[in-house]
Amino acid sequence: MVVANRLPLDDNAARDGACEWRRSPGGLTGALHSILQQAPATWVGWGGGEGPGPRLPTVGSVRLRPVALSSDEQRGYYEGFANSTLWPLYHDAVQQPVFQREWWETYRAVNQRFAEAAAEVAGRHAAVWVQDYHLQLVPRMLRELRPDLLIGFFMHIPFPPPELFMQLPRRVELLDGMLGADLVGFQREQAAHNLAQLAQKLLGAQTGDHTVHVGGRTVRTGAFPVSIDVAEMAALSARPDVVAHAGKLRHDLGESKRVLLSVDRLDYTKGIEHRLTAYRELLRDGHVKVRDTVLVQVAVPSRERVESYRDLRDRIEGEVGRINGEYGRVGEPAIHYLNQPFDRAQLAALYRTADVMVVTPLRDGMNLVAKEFVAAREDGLGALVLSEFAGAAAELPTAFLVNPHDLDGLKQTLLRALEAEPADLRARMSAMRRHLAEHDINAWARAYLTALDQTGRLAQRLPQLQDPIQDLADSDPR
Ligand code: ADQ
Repeated sequence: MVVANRLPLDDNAARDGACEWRRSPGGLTGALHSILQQAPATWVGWGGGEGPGPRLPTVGSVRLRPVALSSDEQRGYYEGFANSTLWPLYHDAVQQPVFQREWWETYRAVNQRFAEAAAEVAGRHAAVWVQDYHLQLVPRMLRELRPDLLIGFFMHIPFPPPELFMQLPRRVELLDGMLGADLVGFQREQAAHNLAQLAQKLLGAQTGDHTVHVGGRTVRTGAFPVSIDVAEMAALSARPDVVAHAGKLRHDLGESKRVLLSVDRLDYTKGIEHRLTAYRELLRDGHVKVRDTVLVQVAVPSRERVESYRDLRDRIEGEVGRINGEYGRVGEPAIHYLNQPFDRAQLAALYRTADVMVVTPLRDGMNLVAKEFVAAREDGLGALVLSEFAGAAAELPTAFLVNPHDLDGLKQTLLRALEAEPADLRARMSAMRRHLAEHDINAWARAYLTALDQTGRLAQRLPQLQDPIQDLADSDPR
């Protein structure tokens, strides 16, 4: 069973009854989509919208168990505590976290509702995999309701060091909530270390090698870097219609132009403003000219009911307008700005078209866009400029790594990537593709589930099956 904030379901599709898997622009749904789409599992989550919503059918082999949220609850739990308190704090407080007491009450009540929904439908001794910062209290609540369950928790975003976490008014409850799980997984080792330090400090826990002993139980921890469906992206980018679309994009952008591409959820952690400043200065200094270089910035709308996201969008659009106004020419903008969702084939075509992919978040749990770009480049070319502060940097050291806060460093790195020799690019890309081939989404699920299931029931089946998805599927009514 998966318990996540959102059901992997398209809002509109749900309303007229024709449900399809939703490939939302968020990374979490994308990551789990590949694993569960053929597995008889249950997914507990909010279906979007207000109130109880329609009765939902089974999608593929996944049963959906919706959790209803009122609009007040969406404000307090989702927009408030999850996305205005925890999200900024966990991302190095790159934006000031907001602490509002009433949000906490709603967050707790909604977490309790998710835990009750999971407890109600989980089979005996089922494995329940709880996802992300929205539901940090669920593991403890679920354990109290159903001590028979095997409970996993995975944090998709960074987990901060004690100096930041200690700011949280409800730090003890939040920490204790996650430690209700049997296994707490993170993207990076440092996060597991931060958890151990906090458990010692706040709960008086004993900690060992990837273990936290607290309240008479042992909780295991570890790093499980999430990945993408590499084969799917590779196949997509090789499809004739995608190749043709990439050719058309290249033609429309200018055959001889160097194309820089960025694809982000419109979020202040993604470093879009820093990137635009660097690009403006490259234009101003004459290092980059509109007649031979163009930036394509895709920024898909996100969390638009949160004020800081609306403000960010206004600032970014103002800056794009200024840069185009100052440096663009008739029929030749400096930046193509696209504030729209794209389907997977369109994204694959964009990745194929880029000479330089610019992924420069200020802090990011992993960043799947970087991995999608690498998987899409079967031609072995294209440069990846990647922030040191993305989890992906630990796995892709042959990218052009950069500190996005260092404006001069960012400008120099963009120029290095633009001017790199094809042989250098091929060597870098080949190393990244080798790594990804062995570390795809199935490897992630396999690693996590093997670690979760210490009884060996899940793990025993793993080597016998071709597809790790089936390992989860075949075990009991999980
Ligand atoms: P996100 O912050 O949402 O994920 P990311 O990992 O980059 O960030 O995933 C974004 C996903 O959205 C990618 O799969 C991308 O293709 C897709 N996307 C972006 N723009 C799009 C557009 N215009 N149209 C359609 N799709 C678009 C969180 C964490 C990350 C972590 C993931 C998974 O913040 O650090 O990598 O979860 O764990």
